Amino acid sequence: MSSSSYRKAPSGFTTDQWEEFMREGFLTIENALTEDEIDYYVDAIDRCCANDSTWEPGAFYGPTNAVEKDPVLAGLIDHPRHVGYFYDLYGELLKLHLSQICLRPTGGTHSKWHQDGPRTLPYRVFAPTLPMQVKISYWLTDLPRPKMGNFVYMPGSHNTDRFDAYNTHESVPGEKITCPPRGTITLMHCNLWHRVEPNESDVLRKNIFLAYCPSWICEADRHQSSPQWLETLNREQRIIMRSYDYGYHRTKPQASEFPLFLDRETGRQTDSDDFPDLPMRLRKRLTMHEKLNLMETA
Ligand SMILES: O=C(O)CCC(=O)C(=O)O
Ligand SMILES: [Fe+2]
Repeated sequence: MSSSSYRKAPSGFTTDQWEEFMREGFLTIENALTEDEIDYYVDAIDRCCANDSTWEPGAFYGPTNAVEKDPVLAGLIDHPRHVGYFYDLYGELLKLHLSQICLRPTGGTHSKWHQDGPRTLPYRVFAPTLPMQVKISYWLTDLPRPKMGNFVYMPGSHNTDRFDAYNTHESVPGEKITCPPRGTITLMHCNLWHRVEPNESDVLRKNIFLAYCPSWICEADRHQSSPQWLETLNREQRIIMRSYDYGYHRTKPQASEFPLFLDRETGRQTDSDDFPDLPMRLRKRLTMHEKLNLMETA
């Protein structure tokens, strides 16, 4: 494949967004979707419900590996609206950790305080600052007040593994009950402590979650994808699904999967001229946060 057919990485975090995300463990981007785009995703959810014999109107509905269920959802795997944030974090080894449709009806179940990721041996033991997975949510329903099945988090709590209200529904001083208007996008650091409000309204909360991680963290909602479905995807989407038949390919993907994207500034496939004779799969690439650290220490 000639380098002109590779895509440049779409834009990702601004410096302010990165600073806010790492301080709060959370980032909110309002008006990320137009009304037409909101309808487009709600229609995709409605199609998935109509095609699924297990869907029950009025019950919680949260099917995972949602990207396989509808081409509009597959389009989210590498959507330029958000994939750049995750490329900034996980660079050339970006993977889709999970995708999920989430419908929270009146009186449905709601989650207790938790962090995403392993509890017995938390990611923080090895990665005390950077997130080993990040979840994006597309909010497709207006949630103007609490008790609408809102997402709740404790700002800054991604920096601790101890949280006294763990596994309870308790309201905690300092918590933030999010009230996003439809069309909002949020990003959550996996170590952030969060819970979900009960839904005592007559509104069905609709949203889509996608989480991303490095390819060497195990995928959460599949091991392999359907080969027929993979053929319907573009190159970058296929790579980001990381559907491997050999486990170690997660750690050392094959040559054909490089570059995932070209550097967004330089348009190059490599960051440096070190080891020019080695194939790209054997050469280190820098993530955005590594580049920022290098700039700070220079
Ligand atoms: O439904 C929500 O708002 C959050 C659910 C949750 O805990 C998660 O997606 O990690
Ligand atoms: Fe969670």
